[in-house]
Amino acid sequence: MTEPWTATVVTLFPEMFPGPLAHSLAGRALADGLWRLATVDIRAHAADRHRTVDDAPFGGGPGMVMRPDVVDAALRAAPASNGAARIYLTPRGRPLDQARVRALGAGPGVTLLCGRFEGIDDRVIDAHALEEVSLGDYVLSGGEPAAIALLDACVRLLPGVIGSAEALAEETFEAGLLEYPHFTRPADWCGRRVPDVLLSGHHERVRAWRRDEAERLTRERRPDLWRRHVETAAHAAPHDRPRKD
Ligand code: 9WO
Repeated sequence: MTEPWTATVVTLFPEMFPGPLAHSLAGRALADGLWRLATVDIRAHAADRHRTVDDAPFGGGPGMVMRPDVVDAALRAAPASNGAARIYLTPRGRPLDQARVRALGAGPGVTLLCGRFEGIDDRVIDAHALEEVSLGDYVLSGGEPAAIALLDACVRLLPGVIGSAEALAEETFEAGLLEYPHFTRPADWCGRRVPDVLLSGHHERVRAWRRDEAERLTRERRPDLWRRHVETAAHAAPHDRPRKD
């Protein structure tokens, strides 16, 4: 029996976990043993009786930095990662994308280090060869919300967590396009009607409309994704190529 996908979160706030991950699909999967979650309380590895985890930054400046000896001891207390990615959540990390999420979900699991204060001593990142990952160009109060988001993105892809139909929805994004608009009943809501094509029952026209909408939205909102999509499709068979306009 292979071990379930395992997430270990190294944090000053273990009580934040599983948090939202205890609910809905992730929570059911956790309860069913489809994945495992462990936490390591960084403060439990503080050396002094005051359980100090931070200190003033060398070179001066605002705030405090998490001590390397304490964070190192907490990381060493994390179960052996047996090939699992070891990630530090930070704004200066490599932006997380669905390709990386899929790769993480396909592995044995992840060990996630969550920083607080102004960050952790950089020597720990080097000593543990941590992969720095960002969920966006903004600064949170700590790495924990980013860790929860990353775990949600990975867990939903694990076998048995979501139905195959929903998993196919991933294909849209996997093609590098944004999601097309969704509609459900009532067909007329406050005078706002659902596009007629979606009521036509013509599956090929619905498919084409959804593809066109995904391409339109991607062109309008994410020119970076659109450029990559066009370049990728340029190597695909001619009939797969997206319209140029
Ligand atoms: C703090 C900070 C402040 C200004 C500019 C850049 C900065 N980076 C950090 C930082 O990495 N802080 C550490 C982790 C410790 C303090 C809280 N942390 C954090 C992680 N804030 N925001 C994130 C984060 C992680 C992943 N994706 C986006 C934001």
